[in-house]
Amino acid sequence: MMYPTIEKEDPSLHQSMIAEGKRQMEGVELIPSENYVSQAVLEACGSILTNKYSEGYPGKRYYGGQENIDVIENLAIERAKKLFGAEHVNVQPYSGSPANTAIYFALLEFGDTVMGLKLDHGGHITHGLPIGFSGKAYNFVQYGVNPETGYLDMEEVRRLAQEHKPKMIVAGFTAYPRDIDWKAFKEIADEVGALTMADISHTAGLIAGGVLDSPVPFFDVVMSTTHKTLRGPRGAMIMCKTEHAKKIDRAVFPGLQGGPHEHAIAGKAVAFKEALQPEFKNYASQIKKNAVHLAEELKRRDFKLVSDGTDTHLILADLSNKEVPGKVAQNTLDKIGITLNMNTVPDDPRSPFDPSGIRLGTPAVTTRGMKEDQMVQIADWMDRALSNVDNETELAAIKKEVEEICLTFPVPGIKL
Ligand code: DSN
Repeated sequence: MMYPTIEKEDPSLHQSMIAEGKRQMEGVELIPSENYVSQAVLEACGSILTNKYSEGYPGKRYYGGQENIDVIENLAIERAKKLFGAEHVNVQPYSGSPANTAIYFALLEFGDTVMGLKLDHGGHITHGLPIGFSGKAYNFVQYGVNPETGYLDMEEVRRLAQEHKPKMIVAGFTAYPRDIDWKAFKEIADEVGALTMADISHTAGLIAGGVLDSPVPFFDVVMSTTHKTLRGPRGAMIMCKTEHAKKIDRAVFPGLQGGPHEHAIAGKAVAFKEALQPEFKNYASQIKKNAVHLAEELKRRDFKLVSDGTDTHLILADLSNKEVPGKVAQNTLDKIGITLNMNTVPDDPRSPFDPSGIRLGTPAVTTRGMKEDQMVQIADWMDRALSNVDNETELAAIKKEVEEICLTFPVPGIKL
């Protein structure tokens, strides 16, 4: 049994932890921002490193006893630099939202004009959502995708940039299935003298694995969370050109954060080492192959996909033609053990609490070793379930099939 000490000391917590392990084992995880970390990452995150305070940076801390922590944080930094070819890396951000906030705090003044993608077109809440911190503290001008094609409209980006002369342009998204033309963003930014900021949280693993192009060589600053396709612990990092390094480091600490979470930083070091291995390239490439195959299989079953497919790990489906709203789809698929999330589609007429679409992706299933054949099976289960949303008998029968197949694909770190 897992976690024997928790079982003894805190049985009610233990019960829920084991139930969650069982859910993760028996179901198909399609949330595109989730993944299963390795046993080694789990060990680092659950280690005694959680005991230590280490405000500051390696070689310049405000507490004693840093001789081991400095080595660990430097390992994470050096491995991240090697993985992405970055000039400077800060591995302390607690997660993506604080990391993006630190970047704005470092390089902008409150009220400055910034450009980011609209939330319902695939942007993130920290890319200028009017009710969020970024939208309130800065003057965000929001660009969109072409409603006909679902692809980014780079001519609109250029037109808005020339009209509003932003100090920074943010690219990199949370619900955009297509490859991003980083060079086109850089060209537009140069035309108007803007800084370039990329949020590669979703695609960092695909970039590290050589499947997608990287913005790191020519963008001013690049942020990534570490727990999505990169398959590390929950957390984030900021990569930047040397000229911005001091400002970025000061904005993270002491500007925004206190003591870094060194157990998470150790987990990041382990994950970066794993991503530097040749096998990681195969993993990244299989994530994309699986997503492309799943997209094709869904289309064969009359699912309408935003942009008609994917170049990445992520698929966005508009279910309007199936007359099953996103929330009903999410809840129905939960019943058969397939987890994904309801999502707005570009210019969605419905509310974000009950949107038209669903968002799904292949990083987690690929970690379990699933390949193209299983993508056919998943598309079939989804189609059957969404054609039988009120048929509890059929849903229970599908759930049984899902469980049987899932149990033949191990999840790292889970032994029940
Ligand atoms: N919550 C993340 C996602 O699911 O994409 C973004 O922060």
